[in-house]
Amino acid sequence: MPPAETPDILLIRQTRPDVAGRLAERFRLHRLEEAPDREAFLDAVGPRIRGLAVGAMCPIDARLFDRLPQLEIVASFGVGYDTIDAGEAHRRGIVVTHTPDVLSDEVADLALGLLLATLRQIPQADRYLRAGRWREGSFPLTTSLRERRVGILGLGRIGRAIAQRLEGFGVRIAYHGRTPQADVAYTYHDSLLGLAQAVDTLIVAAPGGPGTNGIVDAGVLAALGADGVVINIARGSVIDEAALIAALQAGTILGAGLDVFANEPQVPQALIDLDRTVLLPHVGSGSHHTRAAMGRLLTDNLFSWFDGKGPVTPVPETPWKGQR
Ligand code: 8YV
Repeated sequence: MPPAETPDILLIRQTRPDVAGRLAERFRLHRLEEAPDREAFLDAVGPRIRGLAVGAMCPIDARLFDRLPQLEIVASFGVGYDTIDAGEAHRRGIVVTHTPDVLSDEVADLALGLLLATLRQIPQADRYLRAGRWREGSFPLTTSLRERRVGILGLGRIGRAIAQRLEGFGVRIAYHGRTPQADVAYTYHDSLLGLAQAVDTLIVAAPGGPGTNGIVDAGVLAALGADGVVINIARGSVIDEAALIAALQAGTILGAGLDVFANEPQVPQALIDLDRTVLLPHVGSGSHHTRAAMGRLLTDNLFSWFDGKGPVTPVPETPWKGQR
C-alpha cells in the first residue's frame, strides 16, 4: 500500500504499460476506463485526484475540472493539446504539460514519406503490382516532387523539421504562420491564401484549435491549382474536409496525403473512394522509439511536478512561470 501522502493520479485513455508502470512506482493510480460506472467512480476518487495522465486527443474541460477540485497538473501524451481547455486550466491554476520535441523528427519523417507516397503514388503502385496488373502494362506515370514549390502551414517545431528535410530534396520552400521567423531563409507569406497562390504543394503542420479550424478552405485549395497537393500531419480540423473532398472530386486539385482527419477514427468514404488520396490512421509519431520517448516525457512531467521542481514541458498557456 502506498503511504497516505502519495498523490492520486487519474489515467484517462492512457494505456501504455510503461507509463502506468513508472507512475505506479510513485503514485496511487486510478484508471477511468476500467471503472464500470465512470460517474460513480469520479464521485468516489475525484476529490483526491491531484494529477491527470491523459492520452492524446482526450477532451479535458471545465466539466471534468469541476469533478477534480484538488487537480494540480494535466500531463498529456502528445504535442497537440487542442482537446484540452488550457485557458480554463490556466484560470484554475492547473498546469498543463505536453510532449514536444521528442516526436518532431518522427512526424517530419512521416510527412516526407507521405508527401512522396502521394506524389509518386507509391501505395497505388503497390496495389497495382499485387493485383497482377504489371503483366498487363506499366504503371502510369505520376506527378513529381521535381520543380514543386512547397508551402508549409505552421513553421513550429515539426514544420521546421519538415523544412530541413525538404532542403535536401532541392525544392523551393515557403511558409505561413502567425509571425515571420528571423532565423530561416524560406519565403514568408503573411496570409495563407498568399502562400497557397505561390505554391502547388501545401504541408499542414499547424496546431489544431479554434484559431486554425477549417482555415484550409475552398479558396485556399483552389489557389493551389490543378497540380495542387495537400499533405496533413497535424490535425484534421485545420482543413475543411468537405471542401477538400469537393476539390479532389472536381479535379481542382490533384491529390492529398492525410494522416489526420476531422472526426477520427471516422474517415469519410468519399476520401477512401478517391484514387488520388493516400490515407494513414494517424501514425505520425507511431514508432516504438518515439512513443516510448513521449511516455517518458509525460511521466517526467508528473515526477518533476510532485518533486516540487515544476513541469518539464508546460504548454505556453500554462500558469507555470518558474513558480506558481
Ligand atoms: C498522438 C499527436 O500523440 O502528438 C500529437 O499531437 O497527435 C500524436 O503524436 C498519438 O497519436 C498518440 O495517440
